[in-house]
Amino acid sequence: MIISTPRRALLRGSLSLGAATLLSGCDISDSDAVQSALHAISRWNDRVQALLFNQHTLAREYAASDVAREFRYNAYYPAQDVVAIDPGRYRLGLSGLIADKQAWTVPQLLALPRKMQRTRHVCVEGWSYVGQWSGIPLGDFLRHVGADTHAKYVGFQCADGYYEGIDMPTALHPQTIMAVTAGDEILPAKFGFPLKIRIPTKLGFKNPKWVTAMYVTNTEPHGFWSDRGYNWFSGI
Ligand SMILES: Nc1nc2c(c(=O)[nH]1)N[C@H]1C(S)=C(S)[C@@H](COP(=O)(O)O)O[C@H]1N2
Ligand SMILES: [Mo]
Repeated sequence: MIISTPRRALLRGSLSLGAATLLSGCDISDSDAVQSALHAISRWNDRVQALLFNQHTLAREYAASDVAREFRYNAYYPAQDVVAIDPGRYRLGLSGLIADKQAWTVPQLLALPRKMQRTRHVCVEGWSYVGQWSGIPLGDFLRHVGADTHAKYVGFQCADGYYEGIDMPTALHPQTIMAVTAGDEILPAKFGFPLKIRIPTKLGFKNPKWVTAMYVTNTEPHGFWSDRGYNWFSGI
């Protein structure tokens, strides 16, 4: 019953795909009808993934010997263009459905209790590595600052203009952490100093680095790559 609306959306999508094929012969890839059909299918995919997501199913954790010696850098620009964040001036801003919106400094973030994970980071470009990160579980932090954990989403903004958002079940998942270390050290500049949201149940692009603001909302937050055609939920 719950699946009936998305299924209708999929059928609508298939019909427009067929109509587009008739109209334009074989070259259908650019047509608006195909784009909107594919978009409808991707939205349907989001909803099914959200339904299937189990907050208690854990991503695989690895042994210390599996951790890559060098983590792989990625962003929408090369590593030499990374702008190091000045720890003295940095603040993590909080907004939206959060009771205590006081901003957080680097020393305050580093003083929070940490949970360590060795998990696989998977990028849509077709590569992955096992990394080790530690930081406070995002759910613990959200409860600590009095966030409305019955709201639907948590959004993030980053120092480089990147932005992302996740649904609340993912935010409260025990392996979703506010990572402040990578390997055995404080997060290096290129891996997100001072804060990377590490989400092993999501593709790499849904793991924002250099996070400067977090907000809790009932409106689905935009994501840098989902605004450019990638699937919003992007679970792995
Ligand atoms: N702020 C910000 N976060 C980002 C990105 C980015 O361009 N800017 N790229 C994403 C992508 S596509 C990947 S694969 C991972 C790479 O993280 P890593 O460099 O720590 O391996 O960061 C993600 N988070
Ligand atoms: Mo990525």
